[in-house]
Amino acid sequence: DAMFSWQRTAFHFQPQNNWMNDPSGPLFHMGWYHLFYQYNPDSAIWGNITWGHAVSKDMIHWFYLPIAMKPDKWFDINGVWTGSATLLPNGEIIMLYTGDTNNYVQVQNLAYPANLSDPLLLDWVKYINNPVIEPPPGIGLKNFRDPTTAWIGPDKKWRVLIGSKKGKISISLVYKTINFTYFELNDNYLHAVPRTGMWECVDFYPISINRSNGLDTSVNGPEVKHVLKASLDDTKVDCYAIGTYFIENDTWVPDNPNEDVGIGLLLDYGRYYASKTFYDQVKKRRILYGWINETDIASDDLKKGWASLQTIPRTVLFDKKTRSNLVLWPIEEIESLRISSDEYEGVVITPGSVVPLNITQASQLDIFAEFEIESFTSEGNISNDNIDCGKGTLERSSFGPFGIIAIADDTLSEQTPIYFTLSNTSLGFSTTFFCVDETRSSKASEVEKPVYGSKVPVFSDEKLSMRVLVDHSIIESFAQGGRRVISSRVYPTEAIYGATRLFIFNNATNINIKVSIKIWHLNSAFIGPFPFDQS
Ligand code: DQQ
Repeated sequence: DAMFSWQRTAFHFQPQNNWMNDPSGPLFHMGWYHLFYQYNPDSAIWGNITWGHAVSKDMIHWFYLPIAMKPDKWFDINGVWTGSATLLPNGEIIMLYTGDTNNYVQVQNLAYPANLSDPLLLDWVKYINNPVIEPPPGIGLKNFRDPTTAWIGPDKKWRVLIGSKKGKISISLVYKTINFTYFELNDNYLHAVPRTGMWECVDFYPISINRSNGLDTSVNGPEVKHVLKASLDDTKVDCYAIGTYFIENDTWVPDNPNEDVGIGLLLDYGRYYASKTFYDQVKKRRILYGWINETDIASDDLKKGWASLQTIPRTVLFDKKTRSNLVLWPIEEIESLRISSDEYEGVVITPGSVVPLNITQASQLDIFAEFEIESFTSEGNISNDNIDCGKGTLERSSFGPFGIIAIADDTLSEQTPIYFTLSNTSLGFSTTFFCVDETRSSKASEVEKPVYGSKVPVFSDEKLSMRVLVDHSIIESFAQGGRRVISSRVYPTEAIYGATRLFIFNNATNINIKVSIKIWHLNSAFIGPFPFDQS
């Protein structure tokens, strides 16, 4: 339907049509990055879930492949749900996934490629004696899903986690196996947190605290910490914490119990869910995929014939400065889409002003901007500090908001500001918030228009900086090198194609802001059918 065609993105992965949700089983095999995804081949709303399949050489340009797994066995007839890949040292590929059975019980199933020497891994075999894991006593039959990538311990046993809840306690169960067909349940949970609901799509992996490479999932040692992530079914956010994994009894303890999984950090403070990492053995990095869901209404998704996108894959590293959070950053391959750039250095913006940048067709951009407080203005009293992102950029304070405005039209009748706002700057101590204001992102009425954001740590030797990827109806914003991330799904009706503009603004009352900004236009990626007849 041409009516919504401008909402289609140019370089974010999405199927040709219909519904997509969680990334599933990402892996690299024989020259190709494989992405599977929860896919409804029949409709633009969730249901009849299969595993869609696509391959890429660089995780930017994608070829669609035939559906990898359909709900066609009693153990997954109501849905081939989310799962993860494990690459065995002998080259085999193990796929564990949740099946929704004929009785609507959530069980864990094993699948594997029919032909490992096929680089495209087109055919998948479901193990004949599936399921390999059924809900254990005391665990709800509908609260037991999304097996992780497995890792191996010194006892040569593989471990897999499955998210659940028991009463009011959110838990991750640990299973051990040597052959992926017979599994033993540990007595201990890996971890449990009170009152954060059902844990979906648990992810668990090591990170290096001193190096800048990612780690394969089984790596452990003194310079390694472990990340535990859960997607909260109740509130639809992806929460994580960094801690220590004790392989002796398969438990994990967060570094900071006050910021435990579900009550602390989010991988992304915007529209983002059901993320999953994998280890890229080619470039020795850990890559994070995540699902950007719609914020319009289902009837509009049905009209436009598709729903949802995946973010640009992000590298995952430990923040060596704060030592308490991850840094997430778009994979370097996205830079291959850069076609031309514009740069503005040291532009001073006074309180209450909006400055248009001479960027046409600002619907496909990669932006890097730095902000400094240039000077304090004498006019006006110091107002109350913003203590969070507030109600958006119309809410002024002494030291914010200021930032950029993306996906705007000439008259700013539609606009999505990405901004910083500070508190207590005058006292020499400051808290910085990084936010996105979607309240004026669209003239359409039946879409959610939230204000997203979070506190972000900033060190005295750092400038305030943001990287922003703009793609028609998606904005991915990264503050301070990726310490905080916000994904936005917006629905412009005027700020589309050639009418899309970019601005910088300062709506603080008591500071002048100096901005340096570099803007690259981005090409479109190829995302289309695999050229089978030429292969
Ligand atoms: N989506 C899958 C489940 C998972 C949920 C079903 C998270 O396996 O828990 O499509 O979005």
